[in-house]
Amino acid sequence: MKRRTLLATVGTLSTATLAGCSSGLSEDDYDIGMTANQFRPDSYTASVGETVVWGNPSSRGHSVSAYEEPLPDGAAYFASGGADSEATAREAFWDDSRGRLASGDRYEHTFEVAGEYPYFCVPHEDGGMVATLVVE
Ligand SMILES: [Cu+2]
Repeated sequence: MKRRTLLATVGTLSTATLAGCSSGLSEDDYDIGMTANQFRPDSYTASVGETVVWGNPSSRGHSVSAYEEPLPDGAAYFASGGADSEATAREAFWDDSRGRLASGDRYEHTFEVAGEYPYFCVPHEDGGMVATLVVE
């Protein structure tokens, strides 16, 4: 909890100062990272049955939220915070920050169905924070 408070306090400093040094996450801790306004990489390929891990080493809060259209046939909806639909994911984030990944947080999801999964970050979607995950 102390750490959380500290991060919230330093959150107003520039992202350049904080990038990669204050979140406690290193690149080995996740498959897909988040900068101030992008997923990196914004295109990622996984295998069926693979658990993909997102990590937020940036100083901003983000979300990982799937687009419902299109979602491969038979694929389960996924979103940080556990929402079961895109509408719920959007609503929950703005209502009570559910699904928000703070600096240093991770989210993982196991993909059982092959196909293409476009997803976005609720607060930064308008700024182009969208990406695609391909499962094959
Ligand atoms: Cu974001």
